[in-house]
Amino acid sequence: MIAVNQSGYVTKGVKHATIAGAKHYELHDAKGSVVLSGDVKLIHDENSGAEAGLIDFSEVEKAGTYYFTDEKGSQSARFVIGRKPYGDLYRDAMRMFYFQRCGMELTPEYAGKFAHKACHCMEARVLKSRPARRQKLLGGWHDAGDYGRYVTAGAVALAHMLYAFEMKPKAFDVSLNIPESGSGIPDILSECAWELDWMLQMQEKDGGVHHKATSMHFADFIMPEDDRLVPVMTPVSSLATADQAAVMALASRIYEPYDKKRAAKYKKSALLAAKWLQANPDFLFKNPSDVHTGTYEDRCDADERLWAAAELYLLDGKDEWIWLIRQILEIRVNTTALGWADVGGLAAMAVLLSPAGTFPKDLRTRFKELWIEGADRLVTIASENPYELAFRPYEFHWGSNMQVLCNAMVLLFAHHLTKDKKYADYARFQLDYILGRNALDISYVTGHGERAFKDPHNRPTVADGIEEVIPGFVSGGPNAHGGDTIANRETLKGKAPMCCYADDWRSYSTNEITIYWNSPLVFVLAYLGA
Ligand code: G3I
Ligand code: 9MR
Ligand code: ZN
Repeated sequence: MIAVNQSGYVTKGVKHATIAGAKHYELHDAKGSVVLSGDVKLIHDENSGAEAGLIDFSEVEKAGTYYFTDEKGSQSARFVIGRKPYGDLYRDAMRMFYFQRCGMELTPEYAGKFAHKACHCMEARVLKSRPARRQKLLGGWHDAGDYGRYVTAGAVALAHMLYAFEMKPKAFDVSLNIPESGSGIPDILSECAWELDWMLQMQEKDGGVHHKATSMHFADFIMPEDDRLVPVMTPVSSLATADQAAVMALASRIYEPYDKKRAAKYKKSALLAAKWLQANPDFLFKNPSDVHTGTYEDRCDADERLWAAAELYLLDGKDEWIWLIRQILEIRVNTTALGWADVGGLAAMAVLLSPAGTFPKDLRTRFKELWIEGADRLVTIASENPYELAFRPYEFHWGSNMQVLCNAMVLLFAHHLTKDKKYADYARFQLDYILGRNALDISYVTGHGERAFKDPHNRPTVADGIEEVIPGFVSGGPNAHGGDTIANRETLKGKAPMCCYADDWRSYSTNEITIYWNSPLVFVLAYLGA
């Protein structure tokens, strides 16, 4: 078997594939002529449990469609070599957020055959409010394959894309064919505003932010507009409030040149959340025991407060935020983590993207040192296995593809800081894995790749009665720790970590989709100029 990036490879870039269970390869052009061949030394690969080897075909630069064969007769997926090999992947990865919109009719003009009526327009019940109250709560993105809306998950997805926008604004001159297209505001900012404006409604007058808005239990597999379960707003949490302070401060900076009114609202929300954080230094969150939906539980809010402190310092310049940053750095928060639970890396991005001289020099140096250390660790791990994946076997857990893409973000940001090409190359290898260069020979992005996954754990996809799946959704990917009946079943037990995956809508712990598994892909493709 020869696994390739099933979208393709950039003409002048590094081009690697992985052969497993065979030794001799032949690279064919579209007409079947052999343009390159060779033998590969195989080594044992812990992640996939196979004997595998690396094929370097970087010398092939002629644009066209290609495929590999090996001596056992297997044929790889076809792929292209070209200047822009990923086609509409970047646009589709961003359009995913439009399909996650809650509270809006998705019309055929923008959603094609995946159009549906507006959903969840009912008032939300504010849990544990005295006196009991309900309130308007409209908009936001459905989190994932469920219809819940979660502040921490939304804030991280927004941050991935807004920091990418701050670094590479020109990369977002892309029309997404959404209702706001042509408004003069970059489409990605119009899309992000759909979530940001919903988050404003999740904030109490004292600045505290409700953790999530979901029904008391998950809806059945019905279309969103048929879900009549009332959303409840669970109590305020420091996790949501800190994330809100950070992402609203970031958004106020990004939107200022485009929409002053909105930027002002976001700034106000950030400063209000900051007040709550200062008044509640030791507050955490407990998911109410009678609310049976996603918890996004997190036993430590130090990293969320670190991110908030970094962004609030950029907003109001108060020294107390520098003091707080120094305090939190003492407890060794992971300052390259970019996932929904650990956001220390977002704090580092805020500091390192700010103009020189904004933060004290020693802090900036410390964040940069830690970042390069983290990136070098990923390069070392990736260089030791034939898939060049920066993963150890134990890292394949729920949402492993998010971690792969966040690792690619770490490597690309290291390239941004140093211009060292090795970081960009190793970041591309992580993207290659997502797009097909893996032991399952599958592309983990719907509609992209000859062998792309097609059966996500996603309520509209299951309920809409349409055979075709919306393109551009990223699967959670292999999970060696189980978590649902399919994943736990014999078929996945005893398999190597990289193979613990089922393209089956019932497997939510290996095959769901979420907004913060798509957002790192947007960051990576924006940076690579896809
Ligand atoms: O980090 C630990 C690791 O140290 C340990 O070795 C490993 C094995 O035990 O577990 C790792 O933590 C896992 C964590 O995901 C990694 O991010 C937890 O076990 C696992 O339970 C957790 O799963 C989360 C899942 O909700 C269940 O809580 C996923 O991250 C998270 O993406 C997912 O989020 C759901 C929402 O709740 C509801 N909406 C859909 C969304 C996606 O499935
Ligand atoms: O559909 C739910 C998915 O979004 C969550 O990530 C997952 C874990 O919280 O739960 C899914 O809902 C399942 C529930 O947990 C167990 N009964 C079956 C539900 C639908 O698969
Ligand atoms: Zn909805």
